[in-house]
Amino acid sequence: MGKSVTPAGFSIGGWCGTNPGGDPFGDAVRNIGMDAFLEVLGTTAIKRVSFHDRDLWPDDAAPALVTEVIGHTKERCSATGVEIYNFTSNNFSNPCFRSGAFSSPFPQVRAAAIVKGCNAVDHANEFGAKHVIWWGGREGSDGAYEQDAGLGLARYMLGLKICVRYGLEKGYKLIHTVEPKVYEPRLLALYAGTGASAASAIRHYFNEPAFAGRVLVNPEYPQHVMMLNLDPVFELGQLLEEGMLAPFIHFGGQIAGRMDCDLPPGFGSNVYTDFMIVLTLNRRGWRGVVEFDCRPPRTTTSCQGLTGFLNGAVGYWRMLEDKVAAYFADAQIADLEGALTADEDSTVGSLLAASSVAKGVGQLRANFKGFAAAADVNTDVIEAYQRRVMSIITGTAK
Ligand code: GLO
Ligand code: MG
Repeated sequence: MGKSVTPAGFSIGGWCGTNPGGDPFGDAVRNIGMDAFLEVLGTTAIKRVSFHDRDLWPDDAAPALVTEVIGHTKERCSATGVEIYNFTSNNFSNPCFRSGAFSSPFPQVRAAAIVKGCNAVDHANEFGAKHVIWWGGREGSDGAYEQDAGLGLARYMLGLKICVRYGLEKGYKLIHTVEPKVYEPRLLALYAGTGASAASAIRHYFNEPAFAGRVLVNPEYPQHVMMLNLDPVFELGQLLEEGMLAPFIHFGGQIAGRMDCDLPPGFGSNVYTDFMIVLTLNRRGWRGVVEFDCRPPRTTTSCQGLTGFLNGAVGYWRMLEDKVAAYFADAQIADLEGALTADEDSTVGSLLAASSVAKGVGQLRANFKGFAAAADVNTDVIEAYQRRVMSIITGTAK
């Protein structure tokens, strides 16, 4: 496991920069177009950008218009020094997707989602993007459970698989990522269990060798997990351990227990948890990209404000990286970690490798000193660890 910090590269959704800042109760508060956003982006440390098809052209745009916009967008990105990183099909905003997209109960809608998805795969390739994100915004139900939930999942995975196969057949080098979200805009989203259930579905439906490493999970931390008071650090650990984490994550700010806030990174969040996300990634030697998927608050309306938001997002992640570097360099942490990562008892360590587990367990039983002896272990180290981590985060470590 690595003990150094690799500074992350950054990306951001184009849709974040052009978000007009309205809400269901209030009008748009700003009007920053894509070109203006790219201009601002070029002045920051965020050197990658991602798009939905719909961020750039209407869903029913004529092919000539699409070609023109692709040319223009590529030109603007190269002029401002920004790489096109991800491309994605918006399979949720069009009114035809009000009952879902790949998983809609209606075959005409499922077909529309597949056509749009395959178009996006072509465009991702044309843009030279690295990944196609699949966020099933409207997959799920608003409470009627109008179709069998397992069937809904199977339909979702079938649509996705057709799009992935389509790209493979065309020889594109794209990686596909599923972005889970526990709820909203649907009240009962298809992946009720976040990244873990998405990973499980991918393993089940994409188990042929041709798909190995081609379909991964891109989580959005902390928003999509903490919006239902779940925990991103454990999910992240599982995705890394199982090799299911995409080469990038989405990141932003979230008040726990609220609907998707997409606040500036750090705002509303639990800094201890955010720190643990960065620590976990660096401990594992992850070399991915942090893609901001959040937006300026409604009260920020100018390009100057947007610049502050973008620099603030980078600054927050860099601050966390600095804290993780301080953690790696801290002698007290090294001692505490030592106490928390003691080697496996040699009998336990070899139990599964032995020809007979029963024989090994028998030996373990024979050597067992009783539960009171196990309770004697000094667990105070856990609080000491937490206190030391907090002092590093708050800059009060002595
Ligand atoms: C919404 C999602 C959304 C996706 C985007 C990429 O909550 O985070 O922004 O990330 O559509 O597919
Ligand atoms: Mg996202």
